[in-house]
Amino acid sequence: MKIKAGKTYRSLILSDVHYLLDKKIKEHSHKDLFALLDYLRKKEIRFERLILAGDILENWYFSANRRFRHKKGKKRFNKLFDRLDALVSRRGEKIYIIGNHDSVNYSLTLPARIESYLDTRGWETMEIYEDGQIVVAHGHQGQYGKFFWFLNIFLVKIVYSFALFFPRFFKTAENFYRRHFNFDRNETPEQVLKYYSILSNRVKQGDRLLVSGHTHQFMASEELYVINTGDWIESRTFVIQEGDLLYGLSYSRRHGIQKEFTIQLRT
Ligand SMILES: [Mn+2]
Repeated sequence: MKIKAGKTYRSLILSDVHYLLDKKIKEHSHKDLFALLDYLRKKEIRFERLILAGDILENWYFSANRRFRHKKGKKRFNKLFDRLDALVSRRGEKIYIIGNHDSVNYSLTLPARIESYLDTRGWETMEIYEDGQIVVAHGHQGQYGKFFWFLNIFLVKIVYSFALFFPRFFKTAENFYRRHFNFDRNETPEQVLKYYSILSNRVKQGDRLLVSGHTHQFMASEELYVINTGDWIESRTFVIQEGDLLYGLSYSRRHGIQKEFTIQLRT
């Protein structure tokens, strides 16, 4: 897909940045994300609505709130949100969907300072965004009971703290987790079907397109009528809507923007 300079598109949707993660401990692609956002800005491409589909911040491994309070922390937030804000057209919508890693609260609230930071910048925070054609949710819905929610946060905080001293420990722990307790990734077609059926029910998809993130597995299915926006850890992917077409795109500094799939809205 050739993105046209100077054009205003309907939507930009992306998720799972896990911003503030330390590269020494966990590899990520935040530099590529910045490069993409800078590229779009330079080409004067704008969006009527920008939807962040959850896990934009990392707030489980460490406290995003504590980082925000430091002077440098606010600067880091600006580094991301200045770039995002620049892409929204005048009177455009800015939607911040709260994912599990954005919040340590089971009721999915953001730390007060971060909430008010986003509010000042005109971002609306919510758990589910919907209109007559699409439903966007992060996608962890239906995966965690209260007990596992808190146990998970508790464990990953310990792992991450330990990894501050022994960075390689993080990867070992993560691999162990994936082998034995993996419930946030889909490996088989049956798992994909089950995962999106549960999610579809939870968010009352109906005959609308369901857009989510969370699994970090970039994909689209005509049959299930779903899109997963992938992540900015490994896949470097995002979705652009133009009229009734949604394009799944990937980005790398080497190859630029590449089209991976197209889904047409059933109106
Ligand atoms: Mn998630």
